[in-house]
Amino acid sequence: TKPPVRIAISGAAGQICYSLLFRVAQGDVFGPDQPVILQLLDVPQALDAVRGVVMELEDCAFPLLADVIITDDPKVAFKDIDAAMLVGSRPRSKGMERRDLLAANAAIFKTQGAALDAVAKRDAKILVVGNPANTNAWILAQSAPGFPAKNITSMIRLDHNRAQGQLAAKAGVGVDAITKLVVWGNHSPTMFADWGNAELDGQKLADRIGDEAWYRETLIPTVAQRGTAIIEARSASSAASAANAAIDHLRDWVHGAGDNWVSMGVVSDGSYGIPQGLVCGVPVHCTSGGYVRIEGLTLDPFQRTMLDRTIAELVDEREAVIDILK
Ligand code: NAX
Repeated sequence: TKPPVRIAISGAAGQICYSLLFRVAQGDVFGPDQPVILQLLDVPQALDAVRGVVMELEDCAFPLLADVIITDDPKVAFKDIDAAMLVGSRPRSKGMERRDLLAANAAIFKTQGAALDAVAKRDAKILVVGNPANTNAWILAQSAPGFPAKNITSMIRLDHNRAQGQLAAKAGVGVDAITKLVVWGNHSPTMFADWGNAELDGQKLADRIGDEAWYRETLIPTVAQRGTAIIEARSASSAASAANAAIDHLRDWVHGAGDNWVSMGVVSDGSYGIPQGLVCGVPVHCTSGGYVRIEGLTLDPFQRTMLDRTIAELVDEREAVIDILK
């Protein structure tokens, strides 16, 4: 058998992890023949709850689960990791301003960035899920100068999967039939679900659906507001679908995703007018163990406007937290 891989997962006592941990332990990210060690991180007051979840993991008797570490110290959690899913973050409490929320999370990801830099393997694949995910990933990268920035990513895959599901339903096809969909930008209501390059059976999806007004006035806002709709219906935020998207993101990055494109928040190289260094959702092609940006797409005025709007929000968020780095 293969030696186990080590994956750190933060926010282990939370609701996303209540789905995520079991799927990682089952082999959904690294594959059915790859043992895993879970290195679980949460805050001190949540560790009892983490222990309870770990009892349940034990009770699943997962053959691939080689070991579980429980800690409140990022340096223990990130030691020698091959991958991390950073789900834990500070939620907005009653009356908390957006700026204070950004600052509280920036402080968390600054500490975690330093720990990552100190103890993680240089080729570890990092996925930030905890919100504000893009800006948290930006802080993490800034705080880990010795760690390759290209290995720090944020999750926009839930938005991508949401758009894929809605478009497939509209076209009356299975989700796999739709390719080259992109969700650009911030994981927030400014995200831009872009069907400009999307294809269905090798034809332009836009031509096949043939309803530009539906796309602009229904699809884009439905995807952007899906999280809110789920909270209203369930009285709790999306958890199983968020865990599933995190699994998809990391599994594709580890194993590749064939010819298809997926959307990932990655550190910008300046292309598409996205300021260098900003962590922004873009289309990528996952090769086995890596990803390559899809370059050279031409954006029409509508696409440009939508992308600029979400970039502007990311720039604002960066401005709000930049002082934390000093
Ligand atoms: P929960 O509030 O259920 O769980 C969060 C967990 O994080 C708690 O156990 C908490 O103790 C822990 N935590 C807080 N600070 C921590 C720290 N400094 N180190 C380690 N752990 C810490 O939230 P849940 O529903 O699981 O959601 C987790 C995060 O995912 C939230 O920030 C949420 O907004 C975000 N989401 C991001 C999505 C994305 O697409 N990027 C989609 C789903 C989700 O909304």
